Amino acid sequence: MHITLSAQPVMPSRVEDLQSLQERVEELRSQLNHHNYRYYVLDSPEIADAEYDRLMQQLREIETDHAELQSPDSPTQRVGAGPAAQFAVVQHRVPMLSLANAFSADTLRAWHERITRLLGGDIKDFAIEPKIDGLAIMLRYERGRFGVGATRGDGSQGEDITANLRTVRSVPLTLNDSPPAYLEVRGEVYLSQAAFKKINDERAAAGQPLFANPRNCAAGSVRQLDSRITAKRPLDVFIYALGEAQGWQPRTQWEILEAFGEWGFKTNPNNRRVGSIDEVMAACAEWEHRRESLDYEIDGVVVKVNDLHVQSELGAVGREPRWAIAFKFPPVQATTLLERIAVNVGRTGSLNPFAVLRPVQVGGVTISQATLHNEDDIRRKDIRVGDTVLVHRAGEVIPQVIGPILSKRPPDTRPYELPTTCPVCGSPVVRPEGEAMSRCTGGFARCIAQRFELLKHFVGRGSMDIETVGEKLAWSLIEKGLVYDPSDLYPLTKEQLIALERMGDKSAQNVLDNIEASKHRSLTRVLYALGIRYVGYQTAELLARAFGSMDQLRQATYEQIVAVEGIGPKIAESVHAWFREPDNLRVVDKLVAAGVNMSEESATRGGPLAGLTVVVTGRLEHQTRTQIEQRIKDLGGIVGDSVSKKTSYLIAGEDAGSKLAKAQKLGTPILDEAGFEALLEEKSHA
Ligand code: 0OW
Repeated sequence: MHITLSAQPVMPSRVEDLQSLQERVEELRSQLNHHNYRYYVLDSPEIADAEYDRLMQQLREIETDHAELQSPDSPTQRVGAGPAAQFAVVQHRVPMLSLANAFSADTLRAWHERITRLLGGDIKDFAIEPKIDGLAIMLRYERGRFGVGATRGDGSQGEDITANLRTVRSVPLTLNDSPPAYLEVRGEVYLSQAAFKKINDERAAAGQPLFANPRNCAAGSVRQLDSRITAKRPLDVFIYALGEAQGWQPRTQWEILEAFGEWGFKTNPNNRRVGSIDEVMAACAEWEHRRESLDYEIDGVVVKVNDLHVQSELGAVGREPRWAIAFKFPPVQATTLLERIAVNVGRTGSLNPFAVLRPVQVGGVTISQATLHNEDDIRRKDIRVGDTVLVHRAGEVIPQVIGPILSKRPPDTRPYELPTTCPVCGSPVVRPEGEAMSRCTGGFARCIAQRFELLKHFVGRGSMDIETVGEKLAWSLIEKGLVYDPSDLYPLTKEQLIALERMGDKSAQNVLDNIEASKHRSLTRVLYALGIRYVGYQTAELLARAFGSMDQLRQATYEQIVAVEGIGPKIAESVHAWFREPDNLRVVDKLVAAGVNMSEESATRGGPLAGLTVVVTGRLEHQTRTQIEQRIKDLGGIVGDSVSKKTSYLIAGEDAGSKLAKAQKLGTPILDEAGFEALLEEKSHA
């Protein structure tokens, strides 16, 4: 099967006049802005990333060769420019208002009663907007082109951060449809939880101080003097208020939000319109619980009178509109005393320090423990026993210690030192070169903590899901020596269980039934339950689908394991080594003897591509890379990420690079998309 490489894009010849080049540039810009909008504002791309990059590259080349065609609102300018000396000041033609706060339902109800009194009649129409916890900004557009962006500042004037806001992908550089000739909108720049965690992890790895929360990180990122730094931070924006518009008289806040959406602004899909104060109260209570399901932090709900005429009747008191209020959730940060730092020994022997706190209310929940990550983190933040610490409870369940309040540090504190011997079994503690965690050297045989942690992992929900074996029962099974490794669960008798305290006949039978039922879990779960280092659930799933049974996997060579798409050298080494440890093989044999399921009868075993390793390269015309790779897996194939002797087929799209060359050298069969479809036809009717 031969492929025909598409002709390289034809660059305009010298004679081509500038006019058609200008048209080409405008065509590319409008395509790129459209695809940028699809990806970053609607989160639903129409083309593959490689196609987007190709268009961008073409535009960059033309702009580089023809400086006279360059423009600040070209999508090529989103990568940011060099550092500015300082921020210019921007005067807000219409002041940017702030918001009064309501910290309780009663205050919210009082707000409603006051405006009802002022208006002499009830209000039946509100806009409810989750209150994004970011940095308030404004964006100015003239004839549909982004011109100036600024911080809110003191409401009258802010800092000119146009260059930085240009790099925020969800800020449109040009607007769709026919927006007002002059338009100024307001919104919030923010960072998603995931983006914030990624930035802080990179800073921790680089030994830099961490940002306390996504808000500080977003504010710091969008107020960078060097917009190339801003461009590296995946900032996002929600637009939620009108500043000024020439020739446009909307009647309600809701109409404003809908028009923003049509013009290409990103508005919050969770905004709601409700018809009574009772529904407002219900929405506020709902968001207080749902906030943790959002991938960005909200610190409350903004309630707005929807009708703009009523808004102007109510007016503002100073900077605070009477017609809007922020219902604030209880704070997610608090300070308390760090009483001591305890150490938990993990199932791989890692020593995990955690903070034992004087109990404190955070976000409506009392907490007495918080995570401390690792020894380096404690040292970098210089957290000491006896400190008053700032604690942050965000989306994830385990609160974390942000850092000490140095002004409250008592005189006799000392920098924290991790114990040199395991607090559970007394074995020496070592810190392997280049690893973030210190480890107990006692191993499974000597350290009861490691046996306990592994058993907890084995019975956990994502593993064998033996829910009647909770922490207390797991601990007593280990402590009494009834269970050494998790496979000892299966021979347990009711008499042994009843002999344990707080174990009656009925609950003992429940435990046995649960253990019995766990024999039928998928191979993926069994693999994950074994607790092999670096083998999380996704990796376990890849291994189960690639090898189909425990037997196949335990006999697999390192090369066969590392050839599986998504399995890198570190994981392959850990898995291969694990199956060469006699103690581990004994556990597997005991599980087999107990009748635990050891094969993955998944639908795709034996599919038309079973046993074949397929590599994909280049830009595809009819589907994205992810789509074709998922199809290969669904048909029982293995997706390889590099061409080798074991590669059965290479699917080469346009602009295929080094993988195509290697396949040609190795003689690997090469298919284009049509060829791949023909292969599937052939295989499916074999
Ligand atoms: N943070 C927000 C938000 C919002 C205000 C703007 C003018 C009068 C009402 O999600 N959804 N809606 C408004 O409307 N303000 C918000 O945040 C404010 C802006 C300034 C201080 C708060 O962050």
